[in-house]
Amino acid sequence: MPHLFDPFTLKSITLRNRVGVSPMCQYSSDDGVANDWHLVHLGSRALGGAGLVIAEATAVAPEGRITPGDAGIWADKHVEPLARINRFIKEHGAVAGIQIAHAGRKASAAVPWAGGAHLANDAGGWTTVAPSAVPFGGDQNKVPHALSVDEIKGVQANFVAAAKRSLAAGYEWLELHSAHGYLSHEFLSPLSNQRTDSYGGSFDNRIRFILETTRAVRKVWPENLPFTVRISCTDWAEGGWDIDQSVELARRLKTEGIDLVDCSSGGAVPHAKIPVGPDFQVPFAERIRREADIATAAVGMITEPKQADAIIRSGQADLVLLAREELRDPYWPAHAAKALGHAAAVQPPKQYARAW
Ligand code: 536
Repeated sequence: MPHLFDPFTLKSITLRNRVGVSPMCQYSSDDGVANDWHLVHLGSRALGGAGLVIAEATAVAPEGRITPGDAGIWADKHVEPLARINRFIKEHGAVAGIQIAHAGRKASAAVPWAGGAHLANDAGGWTTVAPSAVPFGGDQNKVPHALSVDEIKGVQANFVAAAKRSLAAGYEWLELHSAHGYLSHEFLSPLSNQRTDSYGGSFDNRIRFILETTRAVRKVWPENLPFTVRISCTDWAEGGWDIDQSVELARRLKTEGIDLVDCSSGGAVPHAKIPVGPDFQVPFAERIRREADIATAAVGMITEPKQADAIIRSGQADLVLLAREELRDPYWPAHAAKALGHAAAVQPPKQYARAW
């Protein structure tokens, strides 16, 4: 079994190690456009030694943004600022990935540092869309517009256009966001999907949105580049989506050409009881890897070098994705390599060599 600092090859792409930076919303764009914040934020993490740097949930349509500050890729003007960042990431030895997303009924919210509640249409917000006209709840209580079948096709076309722009921007790793209670996950979960047409009800109907979207994106995303999906493996709520359904979905996604499943959880409903703790989502990555025979990424409360290394060495996942720990320490991969006795695996930028 490989260890944390062994390279990882998926299709034609080889990551220099098995540490990835998880996609993390920065809520710092104007009309979806990336700027110097994103260059410094993502660029620093490439310098720190991560093998993969995944850009935040990037909206495929303006109404698919969680907040007015979300990154976007719904227009051609978004491409060049992202391409600039990706040239920097690549120059420093990391692979640039992107998560393309639609927030569904959790869109139209204030940025977290302004409270995160839904914004009224006359206060900078907009009408949200979802599988069914069922609000999320709590302070995100807007009643979404239930998408018609034509409108569903429109959103899927938005994902296809976003994938083409992602390629034009130089990304070499694509992730579809189907987790955390956003649009695609809203189709999966019976708690948010109450449709009576071919997109709701049975398991086959609830997975139709993500399977069709995957199939459509597969046609425009190069066969030789990694194509991945993030799912919430369980809603942690009675009557919701669960790990058994996730395993079966992973098998179907593999058939559609998905190369890796990024295994998160939660986000569907506000009343979920989530047993947060070290490695709490790792068993999901392990089960999907074993039972669906597909590569997985483990994410969530992974903070320690030995912990991350053990996940890889034990074959629970092929890749670990760090989020908040990478915010606390962009040089986590360099520090972890040293701690694990693989110091040579992470080389400093030449400008920093004398301090290494
Ligand atoms: C963590 N978050 C994920 C976000 C933005 C808000 C915070 C995202 O995917 N864009 C989260 C984890 C699990 C469930 C809900 C939210």
